[in-house]
Amino acid sequence: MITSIVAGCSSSTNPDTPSTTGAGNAPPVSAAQVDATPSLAFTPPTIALNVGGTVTFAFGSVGHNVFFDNDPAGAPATIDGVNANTSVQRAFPVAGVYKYYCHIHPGMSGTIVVGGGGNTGDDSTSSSGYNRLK
Ligand SMILES: [Cu+2]
Repeated sequence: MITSIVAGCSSSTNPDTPSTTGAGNAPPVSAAQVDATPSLAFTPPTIALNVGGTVTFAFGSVGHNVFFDNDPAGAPATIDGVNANTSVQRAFPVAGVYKYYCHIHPGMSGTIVVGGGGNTGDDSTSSSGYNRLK
């Protein structure tokens, strides 16, 4: 069980770092989990994902859904209905910033940043999207 790597207190300020996004301190990963919690939140609220990565939406005891409003190109399929006590995976093959919303609970939303948000693929190898860190 990966319960909590909570992005609560971060030592956030590094204004001159040429880092990828403002999405948080974590480097992009190829697989991540978002918990849709009974307290009506997606946790963590922001995920940095490699292109082609997969997110598992883990629904708890309270039902939620996931809609990619504005339906940007490359967005995965909606997770419709009322989902509780289940997990649904979605892949993100296209770089971009995807905001998603629970249509049951106004204000419940999250963001998935795929590909670092501005990565023009210098000479990184294509497959896994791992850029070497520093
Ligand atoms: Cu909800």
